[in-house]
Amino acid sequence: MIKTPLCELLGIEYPIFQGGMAWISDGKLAAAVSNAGGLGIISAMNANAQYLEEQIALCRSLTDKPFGVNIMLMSPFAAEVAELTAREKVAVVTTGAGNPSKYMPAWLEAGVKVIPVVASVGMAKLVTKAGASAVIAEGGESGGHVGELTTMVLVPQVCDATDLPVLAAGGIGDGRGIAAAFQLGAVGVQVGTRFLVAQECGVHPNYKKKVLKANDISTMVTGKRLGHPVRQIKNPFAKDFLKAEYSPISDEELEALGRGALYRAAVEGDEKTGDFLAGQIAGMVNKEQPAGEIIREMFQEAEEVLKNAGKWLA
Ligand code: TUI
Repeated sequence: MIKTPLCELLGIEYPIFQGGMAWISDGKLAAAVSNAGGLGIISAMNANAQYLEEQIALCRSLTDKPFGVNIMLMSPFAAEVAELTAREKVAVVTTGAGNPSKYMPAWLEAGVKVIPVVASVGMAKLVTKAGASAVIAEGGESGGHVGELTTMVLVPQVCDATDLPVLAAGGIGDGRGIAAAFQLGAVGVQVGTRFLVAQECGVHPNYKKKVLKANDISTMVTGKRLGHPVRQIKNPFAKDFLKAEYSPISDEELEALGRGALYRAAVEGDEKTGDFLAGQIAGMVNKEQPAGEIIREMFQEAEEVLKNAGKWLA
C-alpha cells in the first residue's frame, strides 16, 4: 500500500488528483475519481458561477468523499467562482495559469484548502507564504497551458524550495511515472490525460479517439506569442494557429482564432477546428477504463516499481 502525508491531509485513500480539464472535468468525472479514493476535481474553466454551482451540486449528489474545484485564473469569471467556492466551502481549490494570492485570504477564512499549480520555484515560494496547503509542480509535458520547465527539473527544485507536500504533474500516466515522481520528492501526483479516457469522462468520443491514437510525438505547443503557451494534439486547427502566430496578423485577431476551439473539441468533437488539449503522455494512453481501475492499476504498478527501487544497489 502507498500512503503519504497527502492522504492524511485530505482524507483520501490514494495520493492522486484528477486534473481540472476545461469542458471535460465535470461533477460526474470528479465524483467517480473521489469515489475510487483519489481526489476528483471539477474545472470551473471559462464559465460563470452558475455552471460551477450546478456541477458542485451534481458531484455532491454522487459522492460523500472530498473533491476539489480548479480555478483557471485567466478566466474572466475567476473572481465570482473564487467567491462561490469559499461560500460552498469545497474541500480543496486548485488554481492554474497565474498567481492566486488575492483570493487566498477568503479561501483560508472559509476553511478551504488551497493547492496551487506552480510552474516555477518563485511561485512555489510565494504561495507557501500565502498559506497554501500543498503545491502542484506541473512540468511542460502536460496538456493545456504550460510553463517552461519539465517535470524532471521542476519537481525537485520545488521540493527544495518549500516544506509543503508537493504533487508532481505533467507526463505522469502510469505507475512508473508515480514512482519516478516520488523519487524526485513528490508525495502525490496529478493526472489529466489518462483520466480523459476514463469511462466516466463525458468528453466527445472523437476526443477520446484522438488521445487513444496519439503517439509520443503527437502533441505540439502553440500560443507562445500571446504569452500563454498551450499543448495540444496536432491537427489542422493547431497547425493553422501556429502558422498564424508567425504571420503579421494582430494579437487580437490571433486570440479570436482560438476562441471556442476547446469547446468545439470537447463538446462537438470537431476534428478540424477543435483544439484537443492533451499531454505528451497521450502516446502511452491506449485503453478506456473506469476511473477506479485506472487508479488501482497505476498504484499497483508504482508499488512494484518502488519495491524494486534498490535493485541496482551493490
Ligand atoms: O492551467 C493549466 N492548464 C490549462 S488552463 C487552460 S484554459 C486556457 N485556454 C486558452 C489559453 C490558455 C489557457 C488549459 N489548460 N495548468 C496549470 C498551470 N499553471 N500550468 C502553468 C501554470 C502557471 C503558469 C504561471 C501557474 C502560475 C504561473 O504564474 C505566472 C505569474 O507569475 O503570474
